[in-house]
Amino acid sequence: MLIKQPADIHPSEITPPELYARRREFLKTAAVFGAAALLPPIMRGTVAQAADDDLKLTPYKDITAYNNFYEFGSSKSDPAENAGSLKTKPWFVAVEGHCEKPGRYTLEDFLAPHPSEERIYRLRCVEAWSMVVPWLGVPLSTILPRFQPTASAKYVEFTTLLDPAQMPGQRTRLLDWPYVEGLRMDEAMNPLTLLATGLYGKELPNQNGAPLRLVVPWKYGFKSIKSIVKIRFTETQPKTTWAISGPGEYGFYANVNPAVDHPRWSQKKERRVGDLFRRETLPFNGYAEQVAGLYTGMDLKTFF
Ligand SMILES: Nc1nc2c(c(=O)[nH]1)N[C@H]1C(S)=C(S)[C@@H](COP(=O)(O)O)O[C@H]1N2
Ligand SMILES: [Mo]
Repeated sequence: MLIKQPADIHPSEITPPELYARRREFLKTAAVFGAAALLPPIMRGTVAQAADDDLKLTPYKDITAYNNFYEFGSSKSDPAENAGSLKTKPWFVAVEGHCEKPGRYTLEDFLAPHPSEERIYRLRCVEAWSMVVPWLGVPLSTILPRFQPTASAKYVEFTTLLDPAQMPGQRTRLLDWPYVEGLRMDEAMNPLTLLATGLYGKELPNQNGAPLRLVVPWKYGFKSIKSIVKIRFTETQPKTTWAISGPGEYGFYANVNPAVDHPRWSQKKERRVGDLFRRETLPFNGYAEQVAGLYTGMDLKTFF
C-alpha cells in the first residue's frame, strides 16, 4: 500500500468533491470581498455557523430584478421597472414612542457613527424562493440604544414611506398602506438583525428597499421591511402588513419553519433563484443555533 506524504496529498483527495467545490466557491466569495480574515468577526461567525447549506452568492442581476416591493406593483419584475420614481436623497428617519431620545434624524445622522459591515445572509420568501445576498449594513442592535428605549419598550415598529406620487402601487388597494412591520425587542437586539444600506458593495438599488431596509435572516422575507421612514418603540405588539392582509396566512412571528405549511402551499422546500431544483428549507433559515433560544417555550404552530 502506498502511503502518501501529506505534502503530496491534493486537497481534493481528502475533501469530498462536492464540499471541495463549495469551499472553493466560498473562498472565491471571500476573495471578492477581501480575505476572510479581514471580515468582521460576527460575519465570519455567521458564515461558519449557517448550517450545512451553501452560501454561493445569488447573482447581482437576480437579486435586483426579482423582487417583492408592492409599492411598485405585485409582480416580481415590477419593482426593478418602476422604482426609479423613488427619491431617496435626502432621507429622514423618525424615532418615536417609548424612548428618551425621540426625534427626526437625517439618514446619515441616524446611522452615524457606525461603519457598514458586510453580511452574507440567505433571504427566504414565504413563496418558497430564496437568495444568498451580500448585504451591507449596520446591526440594529448598535443603533437602537442611542435612542434610550424605556422599560415600556417591548417591541419596535417599522414603517415604510407613504407617498403615492412616488410609489404607484400605493394608488391601488393592493395592501393597507403604509407597509408596517415589527419585532420583539429581543429580536430587534439580536446581533444578526441588520439595517441594510447596500448590497454587493454598492448602495441599495431602489427596488431592494433604498435607502434603508431591515434584514432579519431567520424570518421570512416579508419581515424585512423596505424604505423605512419611521421606527417606533411600543409596549404592545405592533400590527404587521401581511397579518392585516391575511391573518390566517401570515403571523407576527414569521419564523422560517419547514414543519408548518402555509395554508395554501408547503414550506418544506425552496428554490434558490437561478437554480433548477428545489432544496430542503432549514428551520430558522439555517440560523437556528443563534436564534432558536428566542422562542423557547413558544408553540411555533400557534406563534407562526
Ligand atoms: N415596504 C415593503 N417592504 C417589503 C415588501 C413590500 O412589498 N413592501 N415585500 C417583502 C417581501 S414579501 C419580501 S420576500 C422581501 C423581498 O426583498 P427583496 O426584493 O430585496 O428580495 O421584501 C419585503 N419587504
Ligand atoms: Mo416574500
